[in-house]
Amino acid sequence: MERTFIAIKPDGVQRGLVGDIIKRFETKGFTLVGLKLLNVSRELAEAHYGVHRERPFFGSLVDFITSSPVVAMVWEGDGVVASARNIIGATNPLTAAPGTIRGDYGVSIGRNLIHGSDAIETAQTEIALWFKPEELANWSPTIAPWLYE
Ligand code: FUP
Repeated sequence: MERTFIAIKPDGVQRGLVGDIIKRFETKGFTLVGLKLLNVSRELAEAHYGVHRERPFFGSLVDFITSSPVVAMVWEGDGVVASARNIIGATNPLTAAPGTIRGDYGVSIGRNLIHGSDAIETAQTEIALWFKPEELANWSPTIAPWLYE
């Protein structure tokens, strides 16, 4: 089954939004298979945001993500990569639709609360970067027949 990597960034943790954010993915019907709170090393931050290395905001992005703890997660479900992006909303919280996490909780692109993998392949790379295989739980919720036909 499809998996995606989700991270609640330092602003989401500091603002006490961890529970609210997790609840959105849980109530949607996705399955949590990995979860940890960690201080992100510069090495991990630079690897995670490697595609943005040449962008002007790269330094501040790495400074920010390493500034305070992050909640890293792996969620599983049919179509979870694209659906999680919809739940998260557009990159800039000011233009993110109401009802999305960024649309409901944020006002600034540099404080947009949450990261979600942008494609299935990216998700696989990011999950491998952030989690050891033994940190992921393989399980099927007993409510699965009430979520999937
Ligand atoms: P997203 O996929 O929506 O998380 O956005 P991107 O991968 O394009 O950007 C990663 C992070 O870089 C964003 F979450 C915020 C930051 N960013 C800026 O600070 N300024 C920009 O102009 C674009 C992105």
